[in-house]
Amino acid sequence: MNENLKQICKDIRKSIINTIANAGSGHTGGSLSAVEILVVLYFKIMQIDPNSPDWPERDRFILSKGHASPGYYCTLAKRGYFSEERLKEFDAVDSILQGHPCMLKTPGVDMSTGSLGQGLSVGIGMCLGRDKRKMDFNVYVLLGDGEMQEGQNWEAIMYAGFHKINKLIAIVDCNKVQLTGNTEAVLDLEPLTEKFQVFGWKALECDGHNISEVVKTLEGAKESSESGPVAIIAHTVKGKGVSFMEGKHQWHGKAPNEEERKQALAEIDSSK
Ligand SMILES: Cc1ncc(C[n+]2csc(CCOP(=O)(O)OP(=O)(O)O)c2C)c(N)n1
Repeated sequence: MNENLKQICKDIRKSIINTIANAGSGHTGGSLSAVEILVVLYFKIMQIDPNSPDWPERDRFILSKGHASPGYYCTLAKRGYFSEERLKEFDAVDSILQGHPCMLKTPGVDMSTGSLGQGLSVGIGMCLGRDKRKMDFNVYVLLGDGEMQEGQNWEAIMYAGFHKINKLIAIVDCNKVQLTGNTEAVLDLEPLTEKFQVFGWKALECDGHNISEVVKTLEGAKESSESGPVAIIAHTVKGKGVSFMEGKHQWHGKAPNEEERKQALAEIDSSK
């Protein structure tokens, strides 16, 4: 099973490179860092039905770091929400695949995002609405570590911890690099795990590129979230899989040219 997920991750990384290169725009670094998290959620953990994207009982997912839409769209396409051919429309005027996720246009997108800092609050709202309706699904929110500097997150973390919002799982794609540089230099977040804990959350850490660790941590989080909110700090590498992009803030929102595209695809292909 994990070998299969590994191959899916490789395919999605190549798809991200091609999608962004084709459009000439898109957020490369933060899409590549989130691949294993997205794949484990969509291919293993979440209760979903790509043939019925609006199924009321489905688990919900919010890409709070909405700029990583190429990673999200390539995962949704691979999972069967729409054809992979449509990835060629990424970021085009009136396309179903806008630069930032739009719930009104894209099958499988549960919440429109892009303005950082808002996804966790929306996730809490989904949980409150779910409980009022006596429904029973999980809500997953994927955030960036740079995004954790947004104040609204901390209101949401305080609220969810105090009110013991259950079946809410926040995953921080902790790639340590944001738009203009290293997160620790721009505005340090550490100790992030302990911060979640003192706000009343259970907080776990994992290697966000090790598929079996991501699976195990998400399964554990799902169980623990029956009694309150859970955060996962997933340690990742921005630009993961492409040597000249890894750890470089310059690749936060840059599209590869033809030569860079070819080199990136070759590296991903030959990776173990
Ligand atoms: C409210 C808001 N301010 C600024 C931006 C512009 N912006 C887009 S991505 C980004 C950096 C985010 O860093 P991080 O969360 O670490 O993203 P990742 O490294 O995972 O791509 C910024 C400042 C935005 N989208 N929303």
